[in-house]
Amino acid sequence: MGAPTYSVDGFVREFLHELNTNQGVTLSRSSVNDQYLALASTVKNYLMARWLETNRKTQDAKVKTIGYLSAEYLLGSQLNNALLASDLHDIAAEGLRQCGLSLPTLRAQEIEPGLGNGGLGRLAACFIDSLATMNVPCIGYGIRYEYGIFRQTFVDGRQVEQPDTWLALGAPWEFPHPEASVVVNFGGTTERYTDVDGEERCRWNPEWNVLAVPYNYMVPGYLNGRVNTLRLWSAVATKAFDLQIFNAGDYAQAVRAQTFAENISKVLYPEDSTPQGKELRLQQQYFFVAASLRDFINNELEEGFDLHNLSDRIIFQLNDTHPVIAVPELMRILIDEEGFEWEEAWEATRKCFAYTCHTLLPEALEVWSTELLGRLLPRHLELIYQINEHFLREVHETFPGDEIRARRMSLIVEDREQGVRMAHLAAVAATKINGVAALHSQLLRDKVLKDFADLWPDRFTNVTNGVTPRRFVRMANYKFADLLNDTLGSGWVTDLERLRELEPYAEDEDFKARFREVKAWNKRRLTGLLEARDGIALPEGHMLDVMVKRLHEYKRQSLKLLHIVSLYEQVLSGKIAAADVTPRTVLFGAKAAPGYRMAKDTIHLINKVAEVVNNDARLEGRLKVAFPANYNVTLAEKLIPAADLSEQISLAGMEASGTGNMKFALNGALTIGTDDGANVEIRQLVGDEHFFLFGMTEPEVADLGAAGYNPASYYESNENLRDALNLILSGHFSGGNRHLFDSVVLNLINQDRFMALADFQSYVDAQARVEERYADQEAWTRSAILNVARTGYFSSDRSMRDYLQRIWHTTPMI
Ligand code: GPU
Repeated sequence: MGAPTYSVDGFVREFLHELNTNQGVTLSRSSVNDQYLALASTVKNYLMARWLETNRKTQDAKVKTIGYLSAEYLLGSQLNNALLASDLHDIAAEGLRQCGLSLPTLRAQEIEPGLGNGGLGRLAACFIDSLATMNVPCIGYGIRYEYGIFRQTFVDGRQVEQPDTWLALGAPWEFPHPEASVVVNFGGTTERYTDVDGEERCRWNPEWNVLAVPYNYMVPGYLNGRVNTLRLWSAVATKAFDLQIFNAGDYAQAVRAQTFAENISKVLYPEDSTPQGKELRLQQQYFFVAASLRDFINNELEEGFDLHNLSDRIIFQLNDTHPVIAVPELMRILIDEEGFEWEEAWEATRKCFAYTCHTLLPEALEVWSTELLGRLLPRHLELIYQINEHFLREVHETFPGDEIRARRMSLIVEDREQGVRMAHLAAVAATKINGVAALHSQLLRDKVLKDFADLWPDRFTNVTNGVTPRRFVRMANYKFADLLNDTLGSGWVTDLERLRELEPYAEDEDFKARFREVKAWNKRRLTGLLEARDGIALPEGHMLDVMVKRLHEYKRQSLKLLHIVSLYEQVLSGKIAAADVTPRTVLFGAKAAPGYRMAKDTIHLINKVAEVVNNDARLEGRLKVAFPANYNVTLAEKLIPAADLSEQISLAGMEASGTGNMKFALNGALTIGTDDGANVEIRQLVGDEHFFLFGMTEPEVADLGAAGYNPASYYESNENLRDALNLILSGHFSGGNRHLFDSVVLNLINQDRFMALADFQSYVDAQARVEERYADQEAWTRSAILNVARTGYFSSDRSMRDYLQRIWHTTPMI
């Protein structure tokens, strides 16, 4: 069959053909899953010629490719994106209708690939979307986890994790290539020897290995004919592995060995920003990185390519420190396998890597024990020690006699046990180091990596994060997209700064009415979804106040909760009349790392508060709390367009950037937020009048910390705050059990590392300003429109342009 034609008839023919030949069923006997899988195949067929053509052209052009190395890709649903990118949506909807089927029903059959935890993984997905759309050659490299981020359920208000079996009903978007598998080695010893030319060399004699099998995914650009590749690796046992044991006659042991190998890509570690130092995680990191380097060198370069010039053809972007082991791996390839001298190997290697840091939290910076590293990757540990020697020599030359500085900067930390600081390794190797928002990059230079910025100021730069307007506006909020198209034309989808042209419409009564109608429609859509999905009833006419992100103390879900409890307590105690409460539904979405006790206790508390508040008639239905389980990309796409208020309330200096904040603003929610991460830039762009700022600034936080922070003093001096905390301590939300939430409440009163109590009053005051604005719907709508008009900067297309100019030094293909 040739390329399928762009007509309803052509589509129907193709679809029925896929149903018959791929699923082996006729339409009348097909299940919804059959139909979904056939639809996916059909869409792939439409994209296929462009994918093959993209690969051919890119290889022929011999241009520089971006190798995005990321342990996480939080892709979200594939079907809708592929329909959009291929301009097939309307044809498919009509074709399916003619077959007696409905596109929304088939769409609901898809389980999103949740191969990431949160912001970092979602950012990677936005970036590869933008690169494809901008016609930039990019291969995304990562891991095909058999189980992605766990499915969250609530049992009696407590989080219970279920395995994410996203592959169970078929994986129509992937193309496995077992014939292109790569061997990845582990363990063993290193050995010095003299080669035929009399050179002293080193070799690694590994003890075991696994096969990395590539699974390719299409990454289609938006209506531009480009389809890039996402290559995710899956681990299987090598023949040698089990044969050896099998020959020894132990069949059971051989099968166990296979399981051991396949464990490597079995499951995504669910800790967000708090690495656990587990051996399997280091195996995962080396596994995908070693396979990716091998793959690029062997398959993307022509025979005989001179690896001295490798950086002409690839720049590997390190998505946080997770893939940093790629640095010694490339050194090993160049020195041990290609016979490079140290200096030439280092020069070639360094030019091939750039490093993005995504955090400021010290506990989020990965440190691998040298015991573990040396056991798993003995040659790499030697190379790291050598890199460190060369590096510390440079430090001593630049800062003679500054022994303390050299200790601070060393790649090796001598703690209870010796470890390798992966962020330092990344900083030493990378041509460029970037933070993910202006404030974050400044704090990286001034604090976290200050010594490195002193040594190499030019290596540091900023690229503020962004989000893809295709998924998060065009797809998620298509009613709004229609309004934008009617008003501005459709160019904004790939040129988001054009949203500026909306500014005059903030004064246009007709436009404002249509804008409000879109918001109302999105709320109705969400109401229907939550009813069906969770049995949650969203009341009509409420302000929808949304806080969705991973559950983490620094993000301060507990501060939002204190605001709710305080409002409720004030009604109970008669300090305010229920009639004076602005009708509001607070919606939470958050997963907690399974081992993070405080986060899980906070989820439990939110659910218990919701139960009581939602059923207390004294509130006259004016305050509701909703917490749908299992917040993911699919839910975000329904939730964000419906929101009125976006909660971005981390302690200043803690959230590197945030990207949810951008999605909400672009969908016409107003932000209540601290001066943190990208909030700073959002506020500067939209203007103070259209942003509800509260809380301490980062320097104020630092000063308070230095002066000695005493949360109990806020508890004692702020009556509303005390009454709210006391209401929890009284057992009001726990059936009289006074101690159920001690962990959360006593921690706030006594420790409160993230200073929620210090910012409480300021937060409450800002919420009063929110209510005032909301009471004036004309003014609110005006602010919301201006938020959209002024946040086009936060397109991930702009982020990619910044990377291209400041870091990658390459341009799109023409
Ligand atoms: N982030 Br480190 C994660 O999602 N996971 C991590 O392990 C680390 C950082 C987030 C930051 O918390 C968030 O502020 C940022 O917007 C996002 O990465 C993308 O840069």
